[in-house]
Amino acid sequence: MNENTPKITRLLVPLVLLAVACGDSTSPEDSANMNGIWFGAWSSSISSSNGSLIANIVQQGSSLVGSIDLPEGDMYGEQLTGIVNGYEISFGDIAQQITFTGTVQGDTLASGAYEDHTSEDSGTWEASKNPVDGTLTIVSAFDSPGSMPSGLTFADGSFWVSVAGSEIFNVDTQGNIISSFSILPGLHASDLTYDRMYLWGTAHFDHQIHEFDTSGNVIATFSSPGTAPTGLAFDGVHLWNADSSGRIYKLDTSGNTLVSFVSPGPCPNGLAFDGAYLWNIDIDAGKIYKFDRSGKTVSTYDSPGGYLSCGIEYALGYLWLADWTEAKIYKLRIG
Ligand SMILES: [Ca+2]
Repeated sequence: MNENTPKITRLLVPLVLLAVACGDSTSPEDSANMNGIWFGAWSSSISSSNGSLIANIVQQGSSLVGSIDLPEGDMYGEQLTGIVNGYEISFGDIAQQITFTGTVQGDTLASGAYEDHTSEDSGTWEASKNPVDGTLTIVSAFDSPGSMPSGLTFADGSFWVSVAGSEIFNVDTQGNIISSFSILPGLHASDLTYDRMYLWGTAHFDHQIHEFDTSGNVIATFSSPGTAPTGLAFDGVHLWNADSSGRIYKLDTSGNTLVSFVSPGPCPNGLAFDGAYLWNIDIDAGKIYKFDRSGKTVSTYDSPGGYLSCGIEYALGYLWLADWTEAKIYKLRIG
């Protein structure tokens, strides 16, 4: 699966779509229900390539039929067939070269491995039915180390919280202060992220993004791609920056924009990355959006902290939310 894969036009596609529209959709007891449109992402274990997938699946007993798009592989409307055995699934043979195997959880999440026999590529994939309204439940909360917390990130077992206009605090998962430093004049870190070595913060009013060490020494600075940088997240390779003008940017760590797309909501703020998906809190909509790295929204949640919650982070299996108005950090269970 790579950009050089030839596009294959399939005469069978109209027949498959007809089957999708007219199929008798049933799933046996004690089996996953795969019926629906699935959005997800794949990532090669062989190379650095990755991309998105969209599959329209109809389940008939233990059989699966449908179609799949793999845009980064230049494959659209490819026929898929497969089987469900309990909660184990397999389907292929996409363009006669790619097979997927995996496990379904709760009828809405699926993940597993793929093999591309033609390019000898293999890797992992994850998908969920879209769109679904999810729920976020407050498990616990601790006081912010200062008033008006705006940014949040998790680094090596503890949190960093940016507090508007003054300082950045390092706190443990109970909220106890470990250390702090004053931020640069004008930094006003709207959100923070951590690249496994250094912290990054958005200078909202200066339209800049700063990289700094955990003592506050600035390592690098570059201009933000938009005029109102807010959210920041790091996916292991790239930075992601939300701009409250309504766009999400994928950046390299030198500040070059690689990709950008319209944000899920009108006023995106804090960003987080959970290992597969991005999370963005929108302070106009009062919503939290989970979306893939092509910009496809997977789930939508009401923000339990209210409209002015800003910082967001995924850590330890939970979503964490810095609530500006309440000066609280909430621990949220994703349901
Ligand atoms: Ca963040």
